Amino acid sequence: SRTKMRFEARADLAKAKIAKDLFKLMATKKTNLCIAADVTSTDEILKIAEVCGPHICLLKTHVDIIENFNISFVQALKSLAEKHNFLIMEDRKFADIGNTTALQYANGIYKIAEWANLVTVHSLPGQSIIQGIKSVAANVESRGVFLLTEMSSQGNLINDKYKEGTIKMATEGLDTDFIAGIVCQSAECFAFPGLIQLTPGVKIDEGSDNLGQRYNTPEFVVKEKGADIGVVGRGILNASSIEKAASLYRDRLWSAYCDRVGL
Ligand code: 6AU
Repeated sequence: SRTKMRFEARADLAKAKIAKDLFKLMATKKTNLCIAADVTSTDEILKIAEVCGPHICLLKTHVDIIENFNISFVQALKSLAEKHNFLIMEDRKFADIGNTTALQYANGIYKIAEWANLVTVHSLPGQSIIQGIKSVAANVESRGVFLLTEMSSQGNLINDKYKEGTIKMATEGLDTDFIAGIVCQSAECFAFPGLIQLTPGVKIDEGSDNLGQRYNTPEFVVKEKGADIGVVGRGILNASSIEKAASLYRDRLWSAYCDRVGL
Protein backbone atom coordinates (compact mmCIF):
# COMPACT_ATOMS: atom_id res chain seq x y z
CA SER A 1 0.00 0.00 0.00
CA ARG A 2 1.06 3.62 -0.48
CA THR A 3 1.68 4.10 3.22
CA LYS A 4 4.55 1.58 3.11
CA MET A 5 6.27 3.34 0.20
CA ARG A 6 9.05 5.89 0.60
CA PHE A 7 8.54 9.48 -0.53
CA GLU A 8 11.29 9.13 -3.18
CA ALA A 9 9.42 6.28 -4.89
CA ARG A 10 6.13 8.13 -4.65
CA ALA A 11 7.69 11.21 -6.26
CA ASP A 12 8.28 9.13 -9.39
CA LEU A 13 4.58 8.23 -9.55
CA ALA A 14 3.17 11.69 -8.89
CA LYS A 15 1.36 13.32 -11.80
CA ALA A 16 1.72 16.89 -10.56
CA LYS A 17 5.20 18.41 -10.80
CA ILE A 18 4.66 20.24 -7.50
CA ALA A 19 3.84 16.92 -5.77
CA LYS A 20 7.09 15.44 -7.07
CA ASP A 21 8.95 18.51 -5.76
CA LEU A 22 7.29 18.32 -2.35
CA PHE A 23 7.88 14.56 -1.96
CA LYS A 24 11.57 15.13 -2.81
CA LEU A 25 11.84 18.13 -0.51
CA MET A 26 10.47 16.06 2.38
CA ALA A 27 12.87 13.20 1.66
CA THR A 28 15.93 15.45 1.40
CA LYS A 29 15.13 17.77 4.27
CA LYS A 30 13.76 14.89 6.35
CA THR A 31 10.63 16.63 7.49
CA ASN A 32 6.90 16.03 7.02
CA LEU A 33 5.78 18.86 9.27
CA CYS A 34 3.48 21.59 7.97
CA ILE A 35 3.05 24.52 10.29
CA ALA A 36 -0.31 26.29 10.32
CA ALA A 37 0.81 29.89 10.83
CA ASP A 38 -2.59 30.99 12.09
CA VAL A 39 -1.66 34.39 13.49
CA THR A 40 -2.95 37.79 12.55
CA SER A 41 0.12 39.97 11.93
CA THR A 42 2.71 39.82 9.18
CA ASP A 43 5.54 40.18 11.73
CA GLU A 44 4.35 37.12 13.64
CA ILE A 45 4.11 35.02 10.48
CA LEU A 46 7.59 36.07 9.35
CA LYS A 47 8.97 35.23 12.79
CA ILE A 48 7.37 31.78 12.61
CA ALA A 49 8.81 31.29 9.12
CA GLU A 50 12.30 32.36 10.23
CA VAL A 51 12.38 30.32 13.44
CA CYS A 52 10.48 27.20 12.32
CA GLY A 53 11.60 27.30 8.67
CA PRO A 54 14.46 24.78 9.14
CA HIS A 55 12.02 22.18 10.55
CA ILE A 56 9.14 22.31 8.06
CA CYS A 57 8.33 21.20 4.52
CA LEU A 58 5.31 23.48 4.25
CA LEU A 59 4.10 26.72 5.79
CA LYS A 60 0.35 27.09 5.65
CA THR A 61 -1.32 30.50 5.73
CA HIS A 62 -4.84 31.86 6.17
CA VAL A 63 -4.07 35.13 4.49
CA ASP A 64 -7.52 36.60 5.18
CA ILE A 65 -6.90 36.68 8.96
CA ILE A 66 -3.92 39.04 8.61
CA GLU A 67 -4.62 42.58 9.87
CA ASN A 68 -1.75 44.37 8.12
CA PHE A 69 -1.33 42.48 4.85
CA ASN A 70 0.91 44.13 2.28
CA ILE A 71 2.83 43.02 -0.75
CA SER A 72 6.29 43.38 0.86
CA PHE A 73 5.19 40.76 3.40
CA VAL A 74 4.73 38.35 0.51
CA GLN A 75 8.22 39.11 -0.80
CA ALA A 76 9.71 38.55 2.67
CA LEU A 77 7.83 35.27 3.11
CA LYS A 78 8.96 34.08 -0.31
CA SER A 79 12.61 34.79 0.50
CA LEU A 80 12.33 32.91 3.79
CA ALA A 81 10.79 29.99 1.90
CA GLU A 82 13.81 30.02 -0.40
CA LYS A 83 16.30 30.45 2.43
CA HIS A 84 14.90 27.58 4.50
CA ASN A 85 13.61 25.43 1.63
CA PHE A 86 9.91 25.07 2.30
CA LEU A 87 6.79 25.56 0.16
CA ILE A 88 3.88 27.88 0.89
CA MET A 89 0.26 26.76 1.01
CA GLU A 90 -2.65 29.19 1.25
CA ASP A 91 -5.46 27.35 3.02
CA ARG A 92 -8.18 29.27 1.17
CA LYS A 93 -10.58 26.31 0.84
CA PHE A 94 -12.05 27.64 -2.38
CA ALA A 95 -15.60 26.42 -2.94
CA ASP A 96 -17.21 28.46 -5.75
CA ILE A 97 -17.78 28.03 -9.49
CA GLY A 98 -14.68 27.93 -11.71
CA ASN A 99 -14.91 31.52 -12.92
CA THR A 100 -15.36 33.06 -9.46
CA THR A 101 -12.63 30.87 -7.99
CA ALA A 102 -10.24 31.94 -10.76
CA LEU A 103 -10.97 35.60 -9.90
CA GLN A 104 -10.49 34.96 -6.17
CA TYR A 105 -7.23 33.10 -6.76
CA ALA A 106 -5.59 35.67 -9.03
CA ASN A 107 -7.03 39.03 -7.98
CA GLY A 108 -8.12 41.17 -5.05
CA ILE A 109 -5.77 42.32 -2.31
CA TYR A 110 -4.00 39.00 -1.86
CA LYS A 111 -3.19 37.82 -5.41
CA ILE A 112 -2.75 34.30 -4.06
CA ALA A 113 -1.71 32.95 -7.47
CA GLU A 114 1.46 35.02 -7.34
CA TRP A 115 2.95 33.57 -4.17
CA ALA A 116 1.23 30.37 -2.97
CA ASN A 117 2.74 27.18 -4.36
CA LEU A 118 -0.34 25.29 -3.19
CA VAL A 119 -3.94 26.09 -2.26
CA THR A 120 -6.69 24.05 -0.63
CA VAL A 121 -9.92 23.46 -2.53
CA HIS A 122 -13.32 21.95 -1.73
CA SER A 123 -14.49 19.50 -4.37
CA LEU A 124 -18.13 20.51 -3.81
CA PRO A 125 -18.55 22.57 -7.04
CA GLY A 126 -17.07 19.76 -9.17
CA GLN A 127 -14.22 19.54 -11.69
CA SER A 128 -14.67 23.15 -12.87
CA ILE A 129 -13.15 24.54 -9.69
CA ILE A 130 -9.79 22.93 -10.56
CA GLN A 131 -10.03 24.12 -14.16
CA GLY A 132 -10.73 27.64 -12.90
CA ILE A 133 -7.63 27.78 -10.72
CA LYS A 134 -5.45 26.14 -13.35
CA SER A 135 -6.63 28.59 -16.01
CA VAL A 136 -5.06 31.53 -14.17
CA ALA A 137 -1.98 29.83 -12.71
CA ALA A 138 0.91 31.59 -14.47
CA ASN A 139 3.13 28.53 -14.33
CA VAL A 140 1.20 25.31 -13.89
CA GLU A 141 4.40 23.39 -13.07
CA SER A 142 5.09 25.37 -9.91
CA ARG A 143 1.48 25.39 -8.68
CA GLY A 144 -1.06 22.84 -7.49
CA VAL A 145 -4.02 22.13 -5.26
CA PHE A 146 -4.93 19.92 -2.32
CA LEU A 147 -8.52 18.66 -2.42
CA LEU A 148 -10.43 18.19 0.84
CA THR A 149 -12.10 14.81 1.17
CA GLU A 150 -12.54 14.77 4.94
CA MET A 151 -12.50 17.34 7.71
CA SER A 152 -11.21 17.13 11.24
CA SER A 153 -14.14 18.98 12.75
CA GLN A 154 -16.82 17.29 14.78
CA GLY A 155 -20.11 16.79 12.95
CA ASN A 156 -18.89 17.71 9.46
CA LEU A 157 -21.31 16.77 6.67
CA ILE A 158 -18.96 14.93 4.31
CA ASN A 159 -20.24 11.42 3.47
CA ASP A 160 -18.79 8.40 1.63
CA LYS A 161 -20.29 9.31 -1.72
CA TYR A 162 -18.77 12.81 -1.55
CA LYS A 163 -15.41 11.30 -0.60
CA GLU A 164 -15.43 8.80 -3.45
CA GLY A 165 -16.39 11.49 -5.95
CA THR A 166 -13.57 13.68 -4.71
CA ILE A 167 -10.97 10.91 -5.05
CA LYS A 168 -12.26 10.18 -8.53
CA MET A 169 -11.74 13.84 -9.41
CA ALA A 170 -8.19 13.66 -8.07
CA THR A 171 -7.23 10.44 -9.84
CA GLU A 172 -9.32 10.25 -13.01
CA GLY A 173 -10.28 13.88 -13.64
CA LEU A 174 -9.07 16.18 -16.41
CA ASP A 175 -6.50 17.95 -14.28
CA THR A 176 -4.68 15.25 -12.37
CA ASP A 177 -1.39 16.99 -13.24
CA PHE A 178 -2.54 19.91 -11.09
CA ILE A 179 -3.65 17.97 -8.00
CA ALA A 180 -0.84 17.49 -5.51
CA GLY A 181 -2.73 15.78 -2.74
CA ILE A 182 -5.66 15.21 -0.47
CA VAL A 183 -6.57 16.77 2.87
CA CYS A 184 -8.11 13.94 4.86
CA GLN A 185 -8.19 12.01 8.10
CA SER A 186 -7.63 8.37 7.11
CA ALA A 187 -5.42 6.10 5.04
CA GLU A 188 -8.49 4.48 3.47
CA CYS A 189 -9.39 7.74 1.77
CA PHE A 190 -7.33 6.99 -1.34
CA ALA A 191 -4.89 4.42 -2.73
CA PHE A 192 -2.88 6.21 -5.44
CA PRO A 193 0.72 6.64 -4.15
CA GLY A 194 1.37 9.71 -6.30
CA LEU A 195 -0.89 11.90 -4.15
CA ILE A 196 0.22 13.38 -0.82
CA GLN A 197 -1.97 12.95 2.26
CA LEU A 198 -2.10 16.12 4.36
CA THR A 199 -3.71 15.63 7.75
CA PRO A 200 -4.61 18.42 10.21
CA GLY A 201 -5.75 17.92 13.80
CA VAL A 202 -2.35 16.99 15.21
CA LYS A 203 -1.31 17.65 18.81
CA ILE A 204 0.91 15.84 21.27
CA ASP A 205 -1.79 16.36 23.89
CA GLU A 206 -4.76 14.75 22.11
CA GLY A 207 -8.35 15.86 22.62
CA SER A 208 -10.28 18.76 21.18
CA ASP A 209 -10.70 22.52 21.33
CA ASN A 210 -14.00 24.12 22.31
CA LEU A 211 -15.02 24.80 18.69
CA GLY A 212 -15.19 21.25 17.32
CA GLN A 213 -11.54 20.64 16.37
CA ARG A 214 -10.36 17.07 17.15
CA TYR A 215 -6.72 16.13 17.72
CA ASN A 216 -4.58 13.00 17.43
CA THR A 217 -0.92 12.47 18.25
CA PRO A 218 1.80 12.71 15.56
CA GLU A 219 2.41 8.94 15.79
CA PHE A 220 -1.28 8.11 15.43
CA VAL A 221 -1.90 10.30 12.39
CA VAL A 222 1.16 9.02 10.53
CA LYS A 223 1.05 5.31 11.46
CA GLU A 224 -2.67 4.67 11.89
CA LYS A 225 -4.25 7.33 9.70
CA GLY A 226 -1.79 7.38 6.81
CA ALA A 227 -0.75 11.03 7.01
CA ASP A 228 2.26 11.91 4.87
CA ILE A 229 2.30 15.47 6.17
CA GLY A 230 0.98 16.44 9.61
CA VAL A 231 -0.40 19.95 10.04
CA VAL A 232 0.29 21.55 13.41
CA GLY A 233 -1.00 24.96 14.45
CA ARG A 234 -1.74 25.64 18.09
CA GLY A 235 0.35 22.66 19.24
CA ILE A 236 3.36 24.76 18.20
CA LEU A 237 2.02 28.31 18.31
CA ASN A 238 0.95 28.10 21.96
CA ALA A 239 4.23 26.61 23.17
CA SER A 240 6.64 28.71 25.22
CA SER A 241 9.30 28.16 22.55
CA ILE A 242 7.89 27.73 19.04
CA GLU A 243 11.34 26.78 17.78
CA LYS A 244 11.68 23.88 20.23
CA ALA A 245 8.07 22.81 19.65
CA ALA A 246 8.55 22.80 15.86
CA SER A 247 11.69 20.73 16.25
CA LEU A 248 9.88 18.27 18.55
CA TYR A 249 6.89 17.90 16.20
CA ARG A 250 9.28 17.45 13.26
CA ASP A 251 11.16 14.69 15.09
CA ARG A 252 8.01 12.83 16.12
CA LEU A 253 6.29 13.07 12.74
CA TRP A 254 9.46 12.09 10.89
CA SER A 255 10.29 9.08 13.12
CA ALA A 256 6.71 7.89 12.75
CA TYR A 257 7.15 8.06 8.96
CA CYS A 258 10.49 6.20 9.18
CA ASP A 259 8.87 3.47 11.30
CA ARG A 260 5.98 3.23 8.87
CA VAL A 261 8.13 2.71 5.76
CA GLY A 262 10.86 0.74 7.55
CA LEU A 263 13.68 3.27 7.34
O1 6AU B 1 -3.56 22.71 14.82
P1 6AU B 1 -4.68 23.71 14.79
O2 6AU B 1 -5.99 23.13 15.24
O3 6AU B 1 -4.33 24.98 15.51
O4 6AU B 1 -4.83 24.17 13.26
C1 6AU B 1 -5.28 23.32 12.26
C2 6AU B 1 -5.19 23.98 10.91
C3 6AU B 1 -6.08 25.19 10.72
C4 6AU B 1 -7.28 24.68 9.95
O5 6AU B 1 -7.83 25.65 9.08
C5 6AU B 1 -6.69 23.52 9.13
O6 6AU B 1 -5.57 23.04 9.89
N1 6AU B 1 -7.62 22.38 8.87
C6 6AU B 1 -7.84 21.89 7.55
C7 6AU B 1 -7.01 22.24 6.42
C8 6AU B 1 -5.58 22.20 6.48
O7 6AU B 1 -7.49 22.38 5.33
C9 6AU B 1 -8.82 20.93 7.31
C10 6AU B 1 -9.47 20.30 8.40
O8 6AU B 1 -10.25 19.38 8.22
N2 6AU B 1 -9.15 20.72 9.66
C11 6AU B 1 -8.25 21.72 9.92
O9 6AU B 1 -7.99 22.01 11.08
O10 6AU B 1 -5.37 26.15 9.95
